[in-house]
Amino acid sequence: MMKAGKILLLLLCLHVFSYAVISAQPQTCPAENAGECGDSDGWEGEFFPGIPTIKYEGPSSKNHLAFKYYNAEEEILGKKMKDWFRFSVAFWHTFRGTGGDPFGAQTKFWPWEDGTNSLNMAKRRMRANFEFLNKLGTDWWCFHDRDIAPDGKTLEEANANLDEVVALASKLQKENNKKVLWGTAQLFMHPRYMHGAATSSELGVYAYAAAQVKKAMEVTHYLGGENYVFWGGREGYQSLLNTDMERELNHLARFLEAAVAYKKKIGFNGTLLIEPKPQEPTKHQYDWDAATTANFLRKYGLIGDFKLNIECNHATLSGHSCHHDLETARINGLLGNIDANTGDPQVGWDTDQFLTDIGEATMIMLSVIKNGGLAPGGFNFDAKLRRESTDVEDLFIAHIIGMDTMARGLRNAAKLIEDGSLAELVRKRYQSFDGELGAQVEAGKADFETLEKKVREMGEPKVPSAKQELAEMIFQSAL
Ligand code: XUL
Ligand code: CO
Repeated sequence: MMKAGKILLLLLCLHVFSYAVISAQPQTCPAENAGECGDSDGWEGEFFPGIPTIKYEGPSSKNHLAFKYYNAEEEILGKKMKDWFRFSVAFWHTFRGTGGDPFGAQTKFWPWEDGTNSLNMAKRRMRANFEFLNKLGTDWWCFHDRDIAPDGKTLEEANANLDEVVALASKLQKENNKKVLWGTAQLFMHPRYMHGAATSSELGVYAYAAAQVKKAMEVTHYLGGENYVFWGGREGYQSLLNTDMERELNHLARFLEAAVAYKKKIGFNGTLLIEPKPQEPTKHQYDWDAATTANFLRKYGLIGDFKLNIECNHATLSGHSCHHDLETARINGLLGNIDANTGDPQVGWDTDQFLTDIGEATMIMLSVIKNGGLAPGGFNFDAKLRRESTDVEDLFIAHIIGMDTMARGLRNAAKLIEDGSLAELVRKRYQSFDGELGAQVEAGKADFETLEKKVREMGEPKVPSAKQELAEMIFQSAL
């Protein structure tokens, strides 16, 4: 019996392995679109026929292609909703996501794709991006260099490809009145980056990464981008036994210093953002979470030159809530942008789902409001459709539910702030510090002898309730 079981398991493994090999084959032109295939940037008519411009219809609407809570022009706490959020579409998930995973092949075959990674296909895709932004009613988009243009055999070839697509993007931005929220360099896909980019053990790779970031900063600046992101895709380690962590971190700091210098040299006034993530693809990424990254920035004297891009699914991977990492960033003066997504409580990896939890959205917005908003940052939907969601309209539905969820979060957070009882509960909790001695403590003027004297005078302190359930009751009343 045991033997037969083992053989069955082996056969199963072989099956999965052969499937993985098949799925690694390049994508081909889907048969039903054969007429559209070929190396051309041309495309007749709309990319999203049948999808209207998405409008606000209010909470009673049953139209899945309408906003129920996000009303761009409506003012909440003195600011238009669109200005609280500055919603951005992530080019990589929306236009380069294939639905492939380590066990299975591509599931998404968008009609405008010809199955190639050609320059002409990149241009056609860019035009689809602007129609998508227009129909969704978002002003912003984000990109990696290699999402929007094909790589090249040499740096020169890759840069020339990028320049061609960026020239088209610039023209389309002007025609459609759209803007780049942030740009970044993809320093993790190419095999040269297998040991890292700025933290690679190879000097040539460090130099290549610098050249790639230099170009990505230039094109972000050229496109009027308001921020530039560093996500250390492979800046971490798989084993400490073969890693000089101190040297790698020193290299990373030097790399970021050089980026700050180059930003000044080209007159780029956007914010530089670091995006923490604890693991995946490496087992331990150096920018683990907001606190670790803040400590790194302080150690190397970079704290004034960077802010953080907090991604909710990254925060939960590091064992925090999104709210925790937002608050950590905020109280350190580092909250710059949010990569709005969420994970799955049963899954231990970066599932990059659209956030649909209204409670979580409300907590996020409490932080954002306390921060006075995020500008020049915003909310970038670093989120993808599930592998099984394969209709073009799913791209819209996903963004609509993501935007509506955040809008509900904003409305609820505003209710809580206007009501004031949650803030009052917190104020009361610390009121023992509002007197003379508390002021002395908070000003750093109460030494141990003074405090000991007070204990002798006051005796055993009366310790009140924390009122957590009441806080939860108040919070829930706003949802
Ligand atoms: C990866 C991730 C990236 C960054 C940009 O987890 O979040 O898409 O946002 O490189
Ligand atoms: Co991200």
